[in-house]
Amino acid sequence: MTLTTEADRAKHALTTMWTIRRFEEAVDDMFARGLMHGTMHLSIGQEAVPTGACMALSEGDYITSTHRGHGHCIAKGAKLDAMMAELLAKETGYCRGRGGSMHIADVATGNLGANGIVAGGVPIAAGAGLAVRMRGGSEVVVSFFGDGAVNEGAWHEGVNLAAIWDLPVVFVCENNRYGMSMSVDRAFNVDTLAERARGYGIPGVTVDGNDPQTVYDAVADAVRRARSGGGPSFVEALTYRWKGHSKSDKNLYRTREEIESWRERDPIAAFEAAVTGGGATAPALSESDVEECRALARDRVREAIRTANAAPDADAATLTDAVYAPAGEPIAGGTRA
Ligand SMILES: Cc1ncc(C[n+]2csc(CCOP(=O)(O)OP(=O)(O)O)c2C)c(N)n1
Repeated sequence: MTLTTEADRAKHALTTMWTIRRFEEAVDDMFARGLMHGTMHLSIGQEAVPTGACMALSEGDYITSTHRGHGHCIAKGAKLDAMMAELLAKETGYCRGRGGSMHIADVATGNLGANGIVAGGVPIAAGAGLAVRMRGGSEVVVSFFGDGAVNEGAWHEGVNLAAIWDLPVVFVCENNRYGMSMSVDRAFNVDTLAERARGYGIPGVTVDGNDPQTVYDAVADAVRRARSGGGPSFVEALTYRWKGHSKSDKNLYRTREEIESWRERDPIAAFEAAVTGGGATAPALSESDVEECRALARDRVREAIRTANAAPDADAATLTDAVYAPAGEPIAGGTRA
């Protein structure tokens, strides 16, 4: 399947990437204006990875996400108003406004959850893959994680279990070159992170993570392999986050020039050029099609903000309702009867 020459696919990919971008620009702005609290991690600049990867999945397939998970959620089909409501601490949010950005899960679309624990989604993906195998199902699990996760113990345990049991899992590393302020050059003694896969006896490839077509091709191959019983694979997608790690990042560990050089490789601008005839193949979309995709993304995000703002605030009096604590134990805000 080519995303750049098939009009419907091209529109889907472009609208998804713009929706992720507009959603994150909107929440970045609301955070700066004091309308959102806590923290959040933005994936602006990385939109091609979740977009290309999720287009390689079928209905019923699963993903596990990360602390930088808005793009994964959106690409897997989450409801924007429930995501926005969660970030605005509204009752209509995915976790009734109690979890925020790092706790969004949407089981209805196969999204097994964002995760505040680096590499925390990797063993969950292996577990979901095992469940699929035990049920005799044909679903595949994509596990998203960053480069920093690849040095976590949980990552090695999860990948090893998936490998020895031939589980239907595709491990997708969003290598954006930094785990907080730690660069991959300082944290790894291998040229590509895909080399790590070989240590577990599974295939690993490194691809351009700023091109949704390239990500799609690599993940689609891995999905085919997993679905047909061939076991897990590892896809390293090279990309970059334009914004700081989270809200307190002063970007002291990287140069302005480096950030600028990656902004010039904007995955959305490059895809727009490709689909309107920048490449050798026939253009899939006209300029007005592109404009339509942009407008659709903008309108969806505006509508999500409107709907979420109109929803009731999460009620502090019910804050501990879904918290389990043995009877009589002291809990925050009082004693459970
Ligand atoms: C187990 C664990 N260790 C440390 C942290 C603190 N922490 C949060 S995000 C992060 C960096 C993760 O980097 P990476 O996996 O490359 O993802 P990215 O932030 O670049 O998307 C760290 C160290 C954590 N949340 N969990």
